[in-house]
Amino acid sequence: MENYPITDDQIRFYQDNGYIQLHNVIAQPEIDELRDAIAGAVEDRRKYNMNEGPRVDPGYAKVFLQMVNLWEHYPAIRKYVLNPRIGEIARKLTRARNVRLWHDHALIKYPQDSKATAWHQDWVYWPMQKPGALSCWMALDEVTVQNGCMSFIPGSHKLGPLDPVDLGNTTDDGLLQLFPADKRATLAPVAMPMKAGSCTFHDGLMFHYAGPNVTDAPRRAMVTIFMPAGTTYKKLEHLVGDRGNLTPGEEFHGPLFPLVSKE
Ligand SMILES: O=C(O)CCC(=O)C(=O)O
Repeated sequence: MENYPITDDQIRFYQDNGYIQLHNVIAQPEIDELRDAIAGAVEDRRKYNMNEGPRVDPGYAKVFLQMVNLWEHYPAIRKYVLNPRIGEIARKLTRARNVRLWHDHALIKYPQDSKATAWHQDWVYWPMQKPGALSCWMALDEVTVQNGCMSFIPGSHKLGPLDPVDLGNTTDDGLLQLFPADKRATLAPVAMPMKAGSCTFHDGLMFHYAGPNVTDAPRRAMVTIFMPAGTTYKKLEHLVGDRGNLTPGEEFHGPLFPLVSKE
């Protein structure tokens, strides 16, 4: 796959606002491959009863079904995740020399009795000493406000980290309530509807949200999280487990955190 063109203006936009939306990043055959592989992963989970972590929390289960590190098990997902096309966008947006994979996850927001993904920042859940890592949220269905597209608050990545919230058990605006009232008034969310094959990238400190899915069909997204090479580990319990035997302060490295794009 050829590189997706990224302009200097887009890099500046990402740096200033903490997110960017990019259209038609992958084409229909790849969307279909990813959808099939994710359906296979859902089937495997059912077959082998692979319930993990917070997914057994009924509150969290209504937010989405989350399956992590699928790249290690499903060749079509591996091909997508390790393809430098997506990693290269992450490298350019962050102005990093190289980027590594932190982890992937498929996020399926099922219809009916669906809960919003409450406002939160990702970095506060990640075992990293410094911010800089970012997510690519790839839509595998057309996403709208009705089925739970992402929303961002432009520039909020510059506000710094707030306390993590319990995503399964918080009010939708739980995190925003932590802001002093005068600051809250200046927060202006923007929704990110888009077609399948388009995506957003967001900084780990970006405040983001996705509403409940009130349609009749699942909303499927494939998310890949990249970190600038040189990112160092801090001890923090995380859903993917304590991988790679790293000691605090050590650089993420090795086959569990592959380099996906290099200068
Ligand atoms: O897909 C969602 O509902 C939320 C995704 C999210 O929070 C993320 O990718 O960081």
